[in-house]
Amino acid sequence: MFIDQVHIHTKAGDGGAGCMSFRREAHVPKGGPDGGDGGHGGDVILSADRSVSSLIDYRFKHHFKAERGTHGKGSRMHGANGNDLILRVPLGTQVRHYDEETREAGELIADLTHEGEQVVVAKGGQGGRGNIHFVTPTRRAPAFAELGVPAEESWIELEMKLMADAALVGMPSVGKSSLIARMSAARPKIADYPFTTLVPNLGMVRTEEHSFVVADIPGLIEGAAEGKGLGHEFLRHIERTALILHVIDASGSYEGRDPVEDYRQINDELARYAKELIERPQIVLVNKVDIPGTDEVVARIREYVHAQALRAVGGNEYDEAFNPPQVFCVSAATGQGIDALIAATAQKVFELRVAAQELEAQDVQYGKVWELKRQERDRQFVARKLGGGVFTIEGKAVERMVIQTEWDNEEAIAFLQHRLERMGVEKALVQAGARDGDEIRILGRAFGFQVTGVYEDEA
Ligand SMILES: Nc1nc2c(ncn2[C@@H]2O[C@H](COP(=O)(O)OP(=O)(O)OP(=O)(O)O)[C@@H](O)[C@H]2O)c(=O)[nH]1
Ligand SMILES: [Mg+2]
Repeated sequence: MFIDQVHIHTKAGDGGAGCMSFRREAHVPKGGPDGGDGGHGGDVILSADRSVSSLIDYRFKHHFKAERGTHGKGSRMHGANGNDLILRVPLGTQVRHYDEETREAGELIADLTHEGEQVVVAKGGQGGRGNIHFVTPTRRAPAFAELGVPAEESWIELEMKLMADAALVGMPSVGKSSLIARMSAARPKIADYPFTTLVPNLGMVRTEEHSFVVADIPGLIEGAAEGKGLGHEFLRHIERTALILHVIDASGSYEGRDPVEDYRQINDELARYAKELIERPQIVLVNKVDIPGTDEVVARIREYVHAQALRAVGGNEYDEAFNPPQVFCVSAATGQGIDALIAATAQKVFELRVAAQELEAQDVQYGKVWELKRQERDRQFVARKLGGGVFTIEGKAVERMVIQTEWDNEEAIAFLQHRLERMGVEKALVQAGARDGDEIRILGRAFGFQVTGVYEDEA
């Protein structure tokens, strides 16, 4: 079974509470504060791993939870941090928010395409700070500590997109499955009626120098880019394949078709689906050359492929960009031309890998991008006017601070207000039109608004 989409629920660990405590010594009536911090809750992290080949592990188990942090204690004792939970997923896994109720996938969280690439899907709650942190010259004995932050939890969708190095693409029945069987140990179903292949097959091809993965994509038909037949699904699978092995049936046997016309149509479909697909390097395979009388077709195809490449560079054969695809005559039936095809494909795949690595090396942020994006989403907040002098603030980081605050403790509330001001919340409120004495609501808690800074009023 080829499993490529699952939905799972992830929950990080809650943060432990900070401790409010004072030193007790025999001869000191009231010692200084000594409450330790709560431990941080563990994160749930997805990590791309080449040795994982499918999402099958997530098919039957849907709930994943990281460890919670324990509470801080007196004598400055920290609570223990909870362990992260690392979920290994195959290369080519896309991660999205998922709404359990509407069963709809939302925003893309990450696209894990490289070995070791990671993303936090549920952030563990921060441990609350103990009262030792809140000593100031005027507040020698802080009688409050922070609560731990509850963990994030959410449903996410994981979708694995095929990560083959090369994909066999062509009309139905041109021999794609027969070719993958010849090239690798894959044993797909082969029959002489169209659409025999319904899900992509993967095969590993080993050569002395390099190994590569080839995919047998179900037959494309005209109109595939518009979602006709099974086409759209399949085009989606080759979105990230670096090399296309474009298979043509030299005998034109399926519905008595013209092989050159087939070649043109498949390229049209690729271009219609996504412009990048047609710019992708191709190797052209003219298959079934064991059938007598195919020489004329081969000659026409060579001519057409050459002419197309020439047109792309404005007819100038000496243009540096002039790079017509290689054309191989093969027979999946007799094995003719298969060794040469494998060698050429391995070489091309290797070149493309080197080029991709060079691009990655230039990108210093690579590996951190998804985490940075997550942090950015986290810090965002919006100030909204509800009317009647009431405003709300919504945003993950802001809400977390509110959750961490002990509400029956005035000092803790004053501290929260100071933090909110530093984050720019006060400024945003002024800009939204808030005035002294208005009511501000965050997560159902209400504050009286008091402007302390000086801002340009944009309201
Ligand atoms: N004579 C000859 N027949 C071939 C060759 N390659 C494939 N065939 C036959 O062509 C028919 C279709 O082959 P498949 O490999 O199933 O073709 P496909 O492109 O995978 O077809 P779909 O999965 O339906 O898109 C089968 O009957 C094969 O035996 C070849 O090189 N020579
Ligand atoms: Mg097939």
